[in-house]
Amino acid sequence: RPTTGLLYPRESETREVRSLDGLWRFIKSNSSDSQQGLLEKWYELGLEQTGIPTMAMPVPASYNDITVHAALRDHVGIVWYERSFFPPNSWEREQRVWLRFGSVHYKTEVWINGHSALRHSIGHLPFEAEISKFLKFGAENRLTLMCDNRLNDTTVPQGTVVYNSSESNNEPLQTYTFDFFNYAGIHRSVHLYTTPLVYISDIALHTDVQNKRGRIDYKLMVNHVDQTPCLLRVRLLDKSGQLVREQENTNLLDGTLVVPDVNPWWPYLMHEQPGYLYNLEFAIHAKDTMRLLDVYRMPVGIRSVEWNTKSLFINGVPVYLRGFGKHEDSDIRGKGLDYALLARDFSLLKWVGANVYRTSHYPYSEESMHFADEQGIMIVDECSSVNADIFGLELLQNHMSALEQLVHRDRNHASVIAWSIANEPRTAKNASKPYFDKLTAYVRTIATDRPLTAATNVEWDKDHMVQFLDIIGFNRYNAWYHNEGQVDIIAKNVYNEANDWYNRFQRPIIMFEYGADTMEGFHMLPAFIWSEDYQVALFTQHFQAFDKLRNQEWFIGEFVWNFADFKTAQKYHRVGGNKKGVFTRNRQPKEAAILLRRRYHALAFKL
Ligand code: GCB
Repeated sequence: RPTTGLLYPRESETREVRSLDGLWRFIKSNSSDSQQGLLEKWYELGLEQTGIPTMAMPVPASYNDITVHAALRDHVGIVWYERSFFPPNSWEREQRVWLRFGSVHYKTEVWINGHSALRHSIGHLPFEAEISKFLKFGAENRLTLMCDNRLNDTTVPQGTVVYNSSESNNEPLQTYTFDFFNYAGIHRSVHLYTTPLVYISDIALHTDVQNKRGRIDYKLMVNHVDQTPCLLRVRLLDKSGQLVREQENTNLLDGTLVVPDVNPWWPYLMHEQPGYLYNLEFAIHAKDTMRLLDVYRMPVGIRSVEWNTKSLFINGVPVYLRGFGKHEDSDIRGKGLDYALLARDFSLLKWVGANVYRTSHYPYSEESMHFADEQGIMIVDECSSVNADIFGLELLQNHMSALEQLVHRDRNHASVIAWSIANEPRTAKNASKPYFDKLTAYVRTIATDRPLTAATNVEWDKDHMVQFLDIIGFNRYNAWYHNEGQVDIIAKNVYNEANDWYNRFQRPIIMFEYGADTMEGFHMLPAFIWSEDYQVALFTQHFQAFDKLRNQEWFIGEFVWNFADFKTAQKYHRVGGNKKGVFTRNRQPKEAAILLRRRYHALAFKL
């Protein structure tokens, strides 16, 4: 089901934006009686009237690690959030008021003053609704949100809720096979914003660069209720605010801007000015009076992405990807948006000389996508399908929806160079073949201007998915999950496996994951697993394979697993979480970071 209206909320002379971030009232439902809040209609009652003590919960943040209570960290089921807000009287006339969530994990329903206003499933994606009709202007209003973190066979990703059989404990337990903590709550910012009655509801851009000529094709959706004759004025400004191009268009729907002598968007270290962004302005005027009805401005990088059976090209130049798999994860906040962390991560990415990361294993915040555009960091944009196992029709529909919402949200970002449709689905199973056939056929109807990829860990002669992809990515833990301790087998295995994939499928090949868990500060010579020395030795062997592979043009990239340590479910082989980070969870370097930095810079400058 296609969604609309995923434009990022931006202020302009016709639009106001107000943040609802801060401390909200919060109640954790009793896990074994999740329905209590719904049955007692807490959204009408107000959380303070329930007789259950509320706590102050920060938004945005995962709720799990805010307190010292295991019951909240490991909660399975529903939680309730609530706050009040005050829409000014000036918003009552000639306006629409919208409520927008950057993401809530996993399933949610929202009420305004007791009226159901909004429902959404699948975390990591924005959703919104016009709420004007529920509001009391110039008065206090109540916003209530119910969030359910349970995963099952049809959610993306899948999980299973099991019940402990012992009588003393009938608490449900969420199990899942993916390797990161199932954090939940209001993970990203909440905004109230206004648009005029006639407003731009959606924009799709496609850019291209050929022989120094840039081109922006735009498609607009205008909510044009009363059919007032309108005129669209499009202006393109450069970074210093100089007008580059201007166009008047009576067709409100689409058009093209040609930019001679364009300053293209380039990846980091491919140009002295990476991440160049223009400012694109769409303004709608009433045709008779020329009164301004709505204006929306957005940054735009102008670049081309092309691919063939061997290479990926940005602005006609083949790129070699020096990257990471990452996570949105930090101490206390969990998956909650944090600008300080974001700024630090981009600083480290540049310090280490990376030019790309994969949003493993779900869409990252819109704010991070803006950072990536600005800094010239390329993004392999992954949807939230990880370890898919039971390939049913309902899962397929939800997976399609997850991809539709992702493409819709991120298609205007210059940084996005590929869509990753899944991580490590169980594609040795026969049922995965028709599933991925249908899934990729669908994605190709909505996303034509970037290649499709995915990360597989199945062997090349058993996999049923990669035949449907444009770029093949494999994850392999040589000398870790296979042959642990034996670093000397790595170079040969990696080289052979990449060749096997290419020889069988004739597509560009990426190694999307390799790595070793590493305790910061733990040293052992000769190198022994879990030591910093072992991570260095394991990387060194991979680099030998990559250097040999780079003589073939079809080997187009190497991604370390992982950028930083991150939290997982409790497992005996996880010490406080997964420690395969090159940086600690607190974003300080391990020894391998220094080695990687030397390599990524040498690759960038072809030393
Ligand atoms: C993988 C997964 C990733 C895990 C990693 C590991 O193959 O894609 O999510 O974290 O292995 O360290 O086990």
